[in-house]
Amino acid sequence: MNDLLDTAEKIRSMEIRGAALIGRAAAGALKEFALSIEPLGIEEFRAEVGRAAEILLNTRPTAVSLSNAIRMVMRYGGEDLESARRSLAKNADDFVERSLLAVERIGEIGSRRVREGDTILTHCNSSVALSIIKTAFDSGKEIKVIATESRPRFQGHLTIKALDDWGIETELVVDSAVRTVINEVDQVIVGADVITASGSLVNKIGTAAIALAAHEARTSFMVAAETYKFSPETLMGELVPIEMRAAEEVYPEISDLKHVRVRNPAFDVTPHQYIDVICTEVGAIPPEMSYLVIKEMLGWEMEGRIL
Ligand code: RUB
Repeated sequence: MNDLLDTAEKIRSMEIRGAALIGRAAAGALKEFALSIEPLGIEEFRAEVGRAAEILLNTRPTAVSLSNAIRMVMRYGGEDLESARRSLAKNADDFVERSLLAVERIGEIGSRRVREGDTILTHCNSSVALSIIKTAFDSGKEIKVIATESRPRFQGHLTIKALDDWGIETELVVDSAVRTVINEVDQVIVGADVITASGSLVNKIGTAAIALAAHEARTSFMVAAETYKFSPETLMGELVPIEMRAAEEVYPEISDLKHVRVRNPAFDVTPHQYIDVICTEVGAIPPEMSYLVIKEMLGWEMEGRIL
């Protein structure tokens, strides 16, 4: 249990972050937990892994990759303890493999939409958006990237370090400079925490304002999202919970002030009208096709409870 609690704490504190990595880390932690416990029988096994899944689910509320990954892992079969263990471990391995392949495939698909000489603006630190950028660069296209800082956690610093390592020409801007630079940008490429049934995007706070600026400037706006970032719950009418994080992330001395409070939402919602294309591992689709992705790729049974 200690390793699982450790992973849960790393996800909560954002030592492990980014929707794809959160999903893979949760799947891996559940697998290790299932392989390590010594229950008396299959019923006890089910109860223990159920409790472990619940702990992981409660770490961060927004990214649907977490609940979709756990749901896929928890669909294990097996009539007895050892076969249930093996089945769960295989589901976890399959999820991780599927995720890594999807990130690579999206890189290939999305990079075809990047043209020689493009300036790309990206926000936060999305491994999937970066897969597109790196694949385009590696295929020989000369591109430039403008990266936002992404306050308050400065995930933009991770992005510029990766881009620097790959040798990609990059400019760092403060989040509020987006309107100033947007006319130099050929396309915006961002990742996703959630794609809803209507094709709207939930991603790092600030994404919606960037989409508005891009829309006004007629700059194309691309989202990079694996199919497990699509939310079956939204098809059932549920709203995506937006994580509110600690005030101290924004203003560490907040306790010195008596009349001020900080509001620190971690994500915002970009309406589908502002999105030109969503690059998934099954193709580059218009946001209006999100309903079909949920239906075809994730299956109707996704509406069922996870645990
Ligand atoms: C990360 C974030 C990323 C998406 C996609 O937020 O909003 O854009 O998770 O990332 P946080 P990826 O830093 O709060 O986790 O493409 O790597 O899944």
